[in-house]
Amino acid sequence: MNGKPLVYLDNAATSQKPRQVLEAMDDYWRKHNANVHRGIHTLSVEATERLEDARKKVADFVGVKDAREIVFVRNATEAINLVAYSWGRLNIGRGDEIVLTVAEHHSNFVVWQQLALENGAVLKIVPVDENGEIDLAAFKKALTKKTKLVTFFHVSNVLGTVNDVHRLSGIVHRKAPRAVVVVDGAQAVPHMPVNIDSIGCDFYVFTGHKMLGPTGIGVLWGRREFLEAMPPFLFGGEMISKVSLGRSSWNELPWKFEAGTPNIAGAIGLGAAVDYLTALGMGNVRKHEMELTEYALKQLGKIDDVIIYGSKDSEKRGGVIAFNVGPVHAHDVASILDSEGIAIRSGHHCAQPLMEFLGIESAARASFYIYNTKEEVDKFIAGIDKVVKVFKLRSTDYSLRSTAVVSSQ
Ligand code: 7TS
Repeated sequence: MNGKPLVYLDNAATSQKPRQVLEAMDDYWRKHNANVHRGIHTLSVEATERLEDARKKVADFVGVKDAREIVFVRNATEAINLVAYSWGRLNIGRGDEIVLTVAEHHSNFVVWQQLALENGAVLKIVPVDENGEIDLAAFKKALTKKTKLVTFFHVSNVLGTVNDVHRLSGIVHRKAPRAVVVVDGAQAVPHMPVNIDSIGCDFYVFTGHKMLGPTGIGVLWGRREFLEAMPPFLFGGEMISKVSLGRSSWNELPWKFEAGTPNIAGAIGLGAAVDYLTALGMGNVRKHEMELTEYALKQLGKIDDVIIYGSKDSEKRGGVIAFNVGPVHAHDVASILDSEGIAIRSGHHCAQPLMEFLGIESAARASFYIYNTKEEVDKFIAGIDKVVKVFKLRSTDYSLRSTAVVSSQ
């Protein structure tokens, strides 16, 4: 990249894909391509088996016993929209409360904001503390008899915070028994062992392309009784049981929510990604990323001009480090690193409410995955040193040195 070996540190945006994933998809396209769930012919049966086999793999991977609770969608965003449309629109009305955190990705913010605007519900936004963790006192205070839905990220795509989602779900169910809990696991499932069954939430979403899989395939998990009761999200082929001139009835789970021809190759690719991660062991994936994160935090911390957002404790964060270099715009930081072949993200990270809360316009972000190495972290640090030199920064010129996020009011 730009004459240098690529150092890819934009994994929170999307991961690279292993050969095994590409080959599984290629094999499907070349040898087993047919439409699913509708053909009697052998090729169609083969395609259907491969799709449903991928669903079982995904269910096992996240500790879900009943694969019918795994709905394939396009991405985490679509999964959240599905819950808002099918569950939210019917169950959340005027004066009802939706509780979420200020650190949600736009996918888990705008959807609920929009629902609240349409249905007259109240959006309650919980702050995070100086370590990027949900302000528990504010969280508990926000839960009332009117709370209908509570949602939070499992791992923050900016601060890296790992939420204790089991504890948070328990608090919700005790304090607001009528509320459902939706967990955004887009940054968790790719990076650490996740057992949805043990969390105690009602819906959990994640996305294939951040976990070595292809784009265009994501997952909604929902408790069976909720999914059974919810109306379809989209209507058309595949999702029906019987169509007559007057009315129609719906297919069983999960196909009730999978209208039209699904992303068959995408699901198969995700199944192969799950095999790959399972072989590595998710505990090992987490350990590797924690080591890289700890090392990077230590090295970055030595550069006076660097402001790191979120916790300094790698146990409490995923492999995501958002930072700024003194007053330098994050896009300039990213451009200089790019000229060294290092890919990071810069900007608002689809978390503008959080940026506003932190009092910043933008941040640079390095995010790690299985293939990153300590040597790459060294190159990244050398890149930051170059930024400091290019901009001739002297930390004494300004008072930006801080390692904490702005605390809640
Ligand atoms: N939730 C979180 C926590 C995310 O980080 C993302 C994507 C999404 C939801 C949406 O995932 P999608 O597959 O539906 O797009 N996050 C990022 C990011 O941090 N940089 O680019 C995409």
